[in-house]
Amino acid sequence: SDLVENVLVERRGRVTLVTLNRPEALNALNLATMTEVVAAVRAADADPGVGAVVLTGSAKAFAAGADIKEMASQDHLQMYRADWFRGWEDLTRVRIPVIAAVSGYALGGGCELAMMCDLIIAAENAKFGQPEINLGVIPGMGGSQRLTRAVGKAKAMDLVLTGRMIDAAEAERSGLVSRVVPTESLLEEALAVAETIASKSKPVAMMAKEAVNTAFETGLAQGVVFERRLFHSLFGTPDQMEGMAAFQEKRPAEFNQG
Ligand code: CO8
Repeated sequence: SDLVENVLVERRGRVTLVTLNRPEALNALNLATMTEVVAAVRAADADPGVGAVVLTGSAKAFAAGADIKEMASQDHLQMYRADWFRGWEDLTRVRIPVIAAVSGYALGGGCELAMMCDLIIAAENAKFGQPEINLGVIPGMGGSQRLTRAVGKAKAMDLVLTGRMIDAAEAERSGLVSRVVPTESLLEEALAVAETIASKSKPVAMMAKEAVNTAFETGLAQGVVFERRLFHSLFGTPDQMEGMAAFQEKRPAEFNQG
């Protein structure tokens, strides 16, 4: 395991595990952490031997938000010139599937970071919220947009305007998280889901992710055509031939992991 300053990066089989590692600040997301997380996930994206990423925090906090201490003294022009938080968008441009494994607090930027991932697996003790309004600001890493798309206007307005936290059960009911698992087995479960994804053809998983993401960015008619064209393109890949041959030969498929 390589210890970078704020993030631990480990290889677990075909999965890269990225662990936020600022326990003294409940994994508050400062700019250095952003740079390290993005670098680790981009490296996994580029590595043909890695098929999925798990991003996690500690038992107490996935991340308690953007680093308030780092932001507090900035003025408008400094925020604007730095385009503060822009760097996190690079995480949404990777094509490898990224799973957020959330235990404890996922607040503000922490909730927004989880929502930048492709799916969220929550421990029973997880708490999600967008408490920025209590600090005299609003979500700044995509929360007002991604939360609204994930859970709809009713819940998004409730969370963004009151700053209240929701527990894992409410997050699952609302459609924010994919699964809720016992707190003590969070990492094991998330790594198992990641390994399942990593056992598929990586390019096919990348296209599947791209297709689902297109649903958020285009209209239905355009999205359906985009999906169909991706589908057609897969008939130029060895993994389509292997997958369909394996089915007919009643054996497990062996995908080219490249
Ligand atoms: N930033 C910096 N430090 C933090 C943060 C944070 N977001 N959260 C916790 N910490 C630090 C605490 O200051 C404390 O440090 P110290 O020991 O030096 O005082 C340490 O972590 C432990 O925290 P607590 O003692 O508070 O732990 P508790 O268990 O008592 O409470 C809570 C846990 C409830 C999670 C509490 O820490 C809390 O409310 N944290 C802040 C949550 C929050 O408001 N998050 C949103 C931040 S803003 C954001 O993410 C988006 C900003 C968008 C702004 C747009 C600008 C462009």
